[in-house]
Amino acid sequence: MSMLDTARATVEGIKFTIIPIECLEEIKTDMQLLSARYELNDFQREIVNDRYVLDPPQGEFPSKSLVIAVWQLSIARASFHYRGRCASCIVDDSFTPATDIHDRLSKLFSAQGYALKYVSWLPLKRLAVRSGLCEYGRNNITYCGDWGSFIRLGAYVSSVPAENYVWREVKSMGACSRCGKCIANCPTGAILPNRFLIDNVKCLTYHNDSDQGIPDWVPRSAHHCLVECTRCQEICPLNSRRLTNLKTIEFTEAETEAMLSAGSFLGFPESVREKLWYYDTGEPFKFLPRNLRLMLDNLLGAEN
Ligand code: B12
Ligand code: SF4
Ligand code: SF4
Repeated sequence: MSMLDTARATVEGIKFTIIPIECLEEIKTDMQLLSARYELNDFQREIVNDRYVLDPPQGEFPSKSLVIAVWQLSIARASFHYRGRCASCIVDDSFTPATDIHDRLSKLFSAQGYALKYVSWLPLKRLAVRSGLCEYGRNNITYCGDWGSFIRLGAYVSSVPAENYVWREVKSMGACSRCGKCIANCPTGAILPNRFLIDNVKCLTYHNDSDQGIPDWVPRSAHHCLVECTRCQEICPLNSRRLTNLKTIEFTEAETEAMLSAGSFLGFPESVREKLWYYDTGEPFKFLPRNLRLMLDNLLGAEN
């Protein structure tokens, strides 16, 4: 039996499931029910109604299935030395293009005579959960067994027929029912105590990854990282394995000062750009120096 006939396979560190393309019809219904059940904000409505593409383009080959893939993020701790003290945060490679993963999967499928094409803008978490690959955490992101939530998801259309697949209702992790630590650790109150769907425009990630100003309502105590936000994942007991013995990347006082005075990632010294390869995508990421300043101000009281 080929690995493409099994409900779930792992190859070269990529786990994937194959489901019939018709499952997308049920995803459409899920989205309608979601819109009816929750009062979605403008950003959520835009994603659900305008950005998600639930009819992937047909053409180059007959699309018989969807392949949902998950792989681990590369994570490390970045430590910034500044004025005799040190502040640290988690960095990960979620900004880097996943072309290597796409290529490896394409080769695997083509070796068995099937086509595979990456598709963007599918509801990845829901597909990963319904296809049995992941489970939802109360923090609204998904977990893949002992890989925890520091993972990345991708979806592909393929000509391979789906056999022995799993297609289940959304499932949240049993551990969440007696925990709730992520709700308490969210620095902006984006994880709501009385509903599962988060308030995504309150999520620090939404503001940290933008060159627009950070709104005044975001508390100074929220700032703890260079990009995005890791608070609801760091506190989670189900991520403790991934966060043990993390590699630490040290930034000297001179490097930290140089980062603070740069206009963007592209203006960082070469030594810093090499160590922070996670953000070396050709994009300027102008928000990086700003976020470093806010993080140092908060964690070290650097302003004073
Ligand atoms: C827009 C977006 C964002 C927005 C909004 C996120 C949000 N949760 O609303 C912002 C910028 C804030 C963001 C933040 C983050 N994101 Co984001 N994001 C996306 C994107 C592009 C779309 C997701 C989305 O908003 N969907 C629309 C809303 C309406 O749906 P939803 O969030 O999926 O909500 C579902 C659940 O609430 C579920 N549900 C509803 N009711 C109930 C009830 C129960 C009981 C259950 C079990 C489920 C359930 O149904 C909803 C619809 O499927 C996806 C990629 C993609 N194409 O899917 C990545 C994606 C979800 N993000 C990802 C990541 C890693 C993050 C961050 C962790 C980044 C970071 N380090 O800060 C944070 C996490 C924030 C959080 N706690 O959710 C990963 C998730 C990986 C994982 N482990 O699951 C994805 C899949 C990207 C990827 N390719 O891997 N993100
Ligand atoms: S912190 Fe607790 S409630 Fe939140 S996702 Fe992890 S186990 Fe679930
Ligand atoms: S990523 Fe940060 S701000 Fe967003 S929900 Fe998680 S803890 Fe809250």
